[in-house]
Amino acid sequence: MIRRNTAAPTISIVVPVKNEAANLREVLPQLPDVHEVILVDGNSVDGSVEAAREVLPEILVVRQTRKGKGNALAAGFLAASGDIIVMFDADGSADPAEIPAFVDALVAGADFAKGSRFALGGGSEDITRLRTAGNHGLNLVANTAFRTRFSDLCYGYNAFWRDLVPVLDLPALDLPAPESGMLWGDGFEIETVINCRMAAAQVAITEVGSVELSRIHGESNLRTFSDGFRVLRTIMAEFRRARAARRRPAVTNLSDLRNYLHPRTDLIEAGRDQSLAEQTA
Ligand SMILES: Nc1nc2c(ncn2[C@@H]2O[C@H](COP(=O)(O)OP(=O)(O)OP(=O)(O)O)[C@@H](O)[C@H]2O)c(=O)[nH]1
Ligand SMILES: [Mg+2]
Repeated sequence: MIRRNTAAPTISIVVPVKNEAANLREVLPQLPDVHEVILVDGNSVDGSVEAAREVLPEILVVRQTRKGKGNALAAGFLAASGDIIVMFDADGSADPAEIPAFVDALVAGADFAKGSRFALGGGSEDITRLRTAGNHGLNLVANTAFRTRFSDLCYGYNAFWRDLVPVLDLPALDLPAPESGMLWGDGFEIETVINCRMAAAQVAITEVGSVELSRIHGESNLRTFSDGFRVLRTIMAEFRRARAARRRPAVTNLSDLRNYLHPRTDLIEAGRDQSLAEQTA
């Protein structure tokens, strides 16, 4: 059992980024002073990484290994070295001022602090009534399957103790991308996958009221019906996975422990100043 540093936990903010240069310029300067901010780049072609380094020179940059937000988060989680990981979207939809509330919930005893637009203090600038109704239906399905009380299954602003990364069992970074499509967990299903796996592991979940802001720049990629069905498929797949896992004996994976003790700093790209120093050395 790992003893948690509840007295003064260090915080890693993991930011998946795909073409968010304009948003990063506004959002990154608002982040609190933490142990590290890790930007995981998904082959951005709009100068996102350069923009991030300009406004936050100490930012750490990780390149994801395949496609998708899920693969980006998996890489960021393994590179992180803080006690707590905060999942933070780059598009301006997550309010940096809420980070202390997530940390407080974890320090108070939660394993997983789950942001919710429908908990006390939560809200949304841009959710439609149809999406709200769909979200409630999906919560009901997930809560029945996992005996949980999620009020906002489809929301990606969360935080958790880093020792729980193995519980998520996300696809290994060095697996090849399949020729058709993506590995399960690499795509946008990641948010639901994380919620379901935390629930299946029966960790202590506390909801944190969170106000979803509108994306600052860029168009939304949301498609109400197909996204809804994807979440439903994800809940069902994760329910089957959890049921199968209950029939297998639990084993302690030594490589998980090793990674916890030695974060994958090799994934972090040399910073601008550092690579310049190496060139001139
Ligand atoms: N590294 C990486 N980041 C991604 C990828 N896809 C999305 N992201 C980032 O993940 C975060 C959430 O993605 P969004 O496109 O905002 O998804 P959303 O919030 O469901 O939809 P809208 O904000 O309404 O467009 C943003 O910071 C994106 O830049 C990807 O394939 N790789
Ligand atoms: Mg968004």
